[in-house]
Amino acid sequence: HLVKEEAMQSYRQSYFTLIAMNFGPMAAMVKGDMPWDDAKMLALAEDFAAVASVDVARAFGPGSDKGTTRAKPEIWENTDDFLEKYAALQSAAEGLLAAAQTGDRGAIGGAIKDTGGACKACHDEYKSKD
Ligand code: ASC
Repeated sequence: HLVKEEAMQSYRQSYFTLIAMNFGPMAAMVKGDMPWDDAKMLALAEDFAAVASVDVARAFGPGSDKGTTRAKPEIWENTDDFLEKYAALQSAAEGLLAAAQTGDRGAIGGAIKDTGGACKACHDEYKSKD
């Protein structure tokens, strides 16, 4: 079970598990590592946008920095910059959803690229490699 001070760390990590859970199969379809399925793409894009729309600040509140994690302390120091980078991910998620709603594979591929770029921009600065 989780002791009290670990509960918010678990919340934070679970948030990003849900983000990655939805992004993974979409990226795999775009890369051709998984058969393309329009309905699946749309459902994943909807869920991804829904998760990304949850205010990420809720995952970085008191207690969320406990324990050994790859989240760098700079997240809690450069909060404004961190939230700005997250807002870019939210915009990318909206763009991806819009693309998935059209079913245009080229547009979806471009939106996946933008979204992956937004993930990476934040990881470069705020997630340690190991
Ligand atoms: C993923 C994943 C990430 C991002 C990133 C995109 O599937 O787990 O952290 O994509 O690699 O650049």
